[in-house]
Amino acid sequence: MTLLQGKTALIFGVANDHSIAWGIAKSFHAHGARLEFSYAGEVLEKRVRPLAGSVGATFVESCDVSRDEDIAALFEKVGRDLGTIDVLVHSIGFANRDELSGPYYNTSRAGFHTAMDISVYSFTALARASLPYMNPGGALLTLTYYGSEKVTPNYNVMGVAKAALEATVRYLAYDLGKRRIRVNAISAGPVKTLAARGIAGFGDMLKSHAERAPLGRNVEVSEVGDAALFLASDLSTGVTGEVIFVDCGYNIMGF
Ligand code: NAD
Ligand code: 0WE
Repeated sequence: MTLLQGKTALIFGVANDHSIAWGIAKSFHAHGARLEFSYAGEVLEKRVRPLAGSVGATFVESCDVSRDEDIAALFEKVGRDLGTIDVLVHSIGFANRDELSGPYYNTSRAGFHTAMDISVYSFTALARASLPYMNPGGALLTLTYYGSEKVTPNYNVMGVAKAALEATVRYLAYDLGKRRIRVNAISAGPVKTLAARGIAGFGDMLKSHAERAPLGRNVEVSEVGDAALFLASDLSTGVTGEVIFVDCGYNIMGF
């Protein structure tokens, strides 16, 4: 099947081959999409370029989403080099490491701002900047986590940020529906990516998640990729403003 034949996707958030964004890129590639990439900064360039090249990307541009001038410059290049796009994937989240342990009430003002800026506002900023280049029938996607709804110890300010991100999905879906652009989020179960590495107790979390989930295992990035393929393609033309769980069913359990 070639669900994304003739469509161009711009993907934000590949750091390495473990990234959820890379799982999404591979699913899109298998379905004929033209793929282009933006990465966070020069240190990642040597990792992202070869990956991007392996799926035929020609547009591989740096953009720190906390900088308005980076976002403006990136979309100028999009207009010049790509013309229009059909799909934008936002797979970006960040909080300062010291905010991801200890009690939530210790969140600093600056730490709160950073988490909200990079993990939430950036989706709004990218949505707005992409609009002149988004084709009708297009789709915006972001990644969230269950810690937005229920307390996950230590997820802290990221849980608050993901709650705001999920609300952002609904407001953007309302705004962009009239342009026939859909906006959705995937709430992925825990995956051992760069953003999860070094988080105290993450290994134990993965183990108990697998034990409690109805499917008795953890999610693969390829499964997140295939759900993203559905949301990016014309299979989901009636779906917007949604948060779809791809977590092996973990979220449905009460006990
Ligand atoms: P990852 O580290 O591979 O991806 C996070 C990306 O965010 C990186 O590519 C990083 O470069 C980018 N980023 C951070 N600050 C940035 C900035 N200022 N400008 C541009 N890019 C920036 O980890 P991942 O787990 O693939 O995370 C992707 C998304 O999935 C995040 O939104 C994360 O919250 C979400 N998520 C992760 C899990 C998990 O368990 N790993 C579960 C559910 C949701
Ligand atoms: O969204 C995420 C990752 C969020 C994240 C992780 C880091 C680690 C490195 C954001 N910022 C940073 N900053 C760093 O410096 N997840 C859903 C994965 C995750 O992270 C957790 C989790 C889970 C699950 C943190 C604490 C508790 C659970």
